[in-house]
Amino acid sequence: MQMSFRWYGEGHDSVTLQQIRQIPGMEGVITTLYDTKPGEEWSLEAIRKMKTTVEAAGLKVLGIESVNIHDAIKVGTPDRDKYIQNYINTLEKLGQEDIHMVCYNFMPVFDWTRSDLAKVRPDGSTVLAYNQAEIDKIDPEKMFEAIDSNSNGFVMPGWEPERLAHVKELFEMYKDVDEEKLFQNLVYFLNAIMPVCDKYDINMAIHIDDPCWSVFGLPRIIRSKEHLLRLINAVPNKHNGITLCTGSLSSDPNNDIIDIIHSLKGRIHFAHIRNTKHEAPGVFEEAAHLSCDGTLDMVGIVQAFIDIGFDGPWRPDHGRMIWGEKAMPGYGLYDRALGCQYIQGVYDGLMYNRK
Ligand code: DNO
Repeated sequence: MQMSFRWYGEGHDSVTLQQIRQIPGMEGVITTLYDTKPGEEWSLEAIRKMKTTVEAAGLKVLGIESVNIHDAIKVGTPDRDKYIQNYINTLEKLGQEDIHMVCYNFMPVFDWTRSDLAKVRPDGSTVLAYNQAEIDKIDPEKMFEAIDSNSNGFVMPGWEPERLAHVKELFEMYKDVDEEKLFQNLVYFLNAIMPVCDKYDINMAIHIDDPCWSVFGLPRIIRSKEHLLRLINAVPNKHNGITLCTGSLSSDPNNDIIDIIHSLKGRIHFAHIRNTKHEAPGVFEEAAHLSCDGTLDMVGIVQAFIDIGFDGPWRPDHGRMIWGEKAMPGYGLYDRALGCQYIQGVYDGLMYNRK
């Protein structure tokens, strides 16, 4: 496994590369060109600049999270091929720059969704939380404002203001898109990009839908073992793989994460390690990474990754906001660094026992 840390790029992140480098065991970052819009072709110069900056800090670019997918591709509109071609061109340039993992998602309109970005826990830390009853009270057109006004002044990933200014039109675009159509559009997209992925050995890693059910009536198709296996089998190319996000999968307690890790052996290209605490169906909050703070068996999860011989990048996912840090919700330095140390401690302990 390669330990990594999500970094949004200079000017977009409160955490510096120098701080990331000082986290013991850290090999590299997972980053993006945060200024780009979904559907836009990335420039080689900008990719090179980002890579040079990261490498000058003594770290590697272990992958991109995300190259976002334009809604035309998800909806399957007549102009989708133009945006797919832009995506292929971007992959070509990433491949030329020796970048071999791209995380993306195929969630309509909204990326991950939460009802609270700063729920106060008994110890005074704050976390992202979800309560379906709260979401049901929100007009989808107001959802962007709800997220944006609570994000400490940061643009949250997947919640681009320019795109979500047109949320009404976006919902309109998806009105005839059901789960099957969305799935077929995903397969069409993947088949189109596989040749460039083969050429440069780029692993595509689709992110789990978060939460794992339909929100605001929009279809969601990457939310269970069955969905994941269907996708993997529909495009049987090793470059078509997944981002195993423990936190997102755990939103639905029916998902047996350890079994899913075993079932997806060879096709997990990236892992997000995070713990959540379940209150009731449709009600959960994010927790510190260690097992006893949440509902997940984090030791069993790390063991499963060892068992399948996972050797890709993994990273601590959302952390709590602690020690007065002001950062993008979920993406402060302190608790993710603690999470990283916990994951590595578990890993080292399990490996030691194997000797
Ligand atoms: C949220 C993230 C997601 C993820 C995308 C991948 O914090 O896990 O925004 O990066 O869904 O495209």
